[in-house]
Amino acid sequence: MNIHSIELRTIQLPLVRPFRTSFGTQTSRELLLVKVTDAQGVEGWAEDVAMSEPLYSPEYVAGNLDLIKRFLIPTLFSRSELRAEDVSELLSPYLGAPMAKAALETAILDVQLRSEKISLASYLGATKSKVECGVSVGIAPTIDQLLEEVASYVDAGYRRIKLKIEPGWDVEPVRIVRETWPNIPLQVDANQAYSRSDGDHLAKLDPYNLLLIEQPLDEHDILGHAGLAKKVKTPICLDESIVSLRAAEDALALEATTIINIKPGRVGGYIESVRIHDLCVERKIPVWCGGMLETGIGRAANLALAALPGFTLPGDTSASARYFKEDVTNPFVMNDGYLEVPQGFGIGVEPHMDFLEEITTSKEIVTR
Ligand code: OSB
Ligand code: MG
Repeated sequence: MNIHSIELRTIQLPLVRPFRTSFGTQTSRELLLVKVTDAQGVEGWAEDVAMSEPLYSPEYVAGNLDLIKRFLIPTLFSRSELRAEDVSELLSPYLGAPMAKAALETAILDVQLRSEKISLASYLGATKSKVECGVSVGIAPTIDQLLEEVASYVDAGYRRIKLKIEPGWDVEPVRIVRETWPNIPLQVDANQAYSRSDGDHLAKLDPYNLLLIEQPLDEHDILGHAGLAKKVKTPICLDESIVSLRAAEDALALEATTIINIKPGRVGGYIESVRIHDLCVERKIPVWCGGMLETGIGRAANLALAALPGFTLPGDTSASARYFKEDVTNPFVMNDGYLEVPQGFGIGVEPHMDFLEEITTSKEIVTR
C-alpha cells in the first residue's frame, strides 16, 4: 500500500467509575487514535493504548504523539510501497515504544485488510466466532463497595473476575469474594506492587483457588518471579514483563511464568502477539488477552486476537458498558458472557464521527 496521510487524534472519554490499581486511579481515558489513509482513499483505524502518564509502562500519550510525529511517520513516509508486515522492522531502529509502533502497524494493517477484503480475525488465524469475557475490578474504597461491584459483573454474566490488589488490599478482599462466590473463576493482578521478600505473604492467597497472580513484582525482575513461583502455589502470570516474543521465551525458560497475558500494544502489535501465541501453544502455556481500557476500536482488534485457539482463558476484553457510557463505535454488548468477534473487513468496526469529534482534544493530519 501507499500511505497518503496519517491523522493523529487525542480523545478524552470519561470512565463509568474510577479505576484504581496499585499504580494510580483513572477516572477518564485519554488516548491517541491513529487513522491511516492510502492513495486510493481507504481508511484504517487503530488505538495507541498508552495512558496519560507513564505509570503502567514508560509510554504516555503526549510522548507517543511526539515520537510518532518526529520519528515514526517520517520513517514510514520514506517508503513508497509498504505492507503492514514490514512496519515493525522498518521502525526497529527507534527503541522501545511498542504501543506507538503497534498503533501504526495496526492502522496500516486495517487499510491493507480492507483493501484485500479480509477480516483481521481471519488474517490472524482466529478459530472462534465469540470470546469468553472476564472483567478487571479496581481496588475499591470499601469491601462493601467491592462486593457490590463484583455482584454487578457476576449478574451481568462475566465468566471470570480479576481483582486488582496491592499491599493492604489483597488477602482480605480475595477471601471475602471467594466466600461469596465459591465457584467463580477468580484471579488477581498486582501491577508490580510487591517485592521479592513478599513470597510468604502472597502464599496466603493459595487457599482461595485463584487461576493466577498477575505481575506481582517489578517488570524487570524475571528471576524474582521465578523465585516466587517456587514459594507460591498459585500460578504466576506475567503482564508488564512480556514486551516481546523474546521476553516471553526468556520468562518461560527461567520458569518465571506458567501463563501469559498477551496485550498487543505492550508487545508491539498483533503480528508479534500471534508469534507469542504460537510459542505458548507449542509449549502448552495457557494465554489470555489483556486489556488497556480500550475503546471499541482497540477492543475490536483484541477480540480478533482472542479468537485464536491458544486463548484458552477468559480475557479482560469486557463489554463497552463496563468502561464508557458511550463508546466511539457501536457498543460491544455481552451475551451470555461472550462478546462476538467482528467479522467485517479489517478490524470490522468504524468510529461514530460525530461523537468522536465531541470528545476530541487535539487533531492533526500529516500528509506525505
Ligand atoms: O494490568 O491488566 C492491567 C488496565 C490498564 C492498564 C493495565 C491493566 C489494566 C486492566 C484492565 O487490568 C483491563 C481492561 O479491562 O481493559
Ligand atoms: Mg495486568
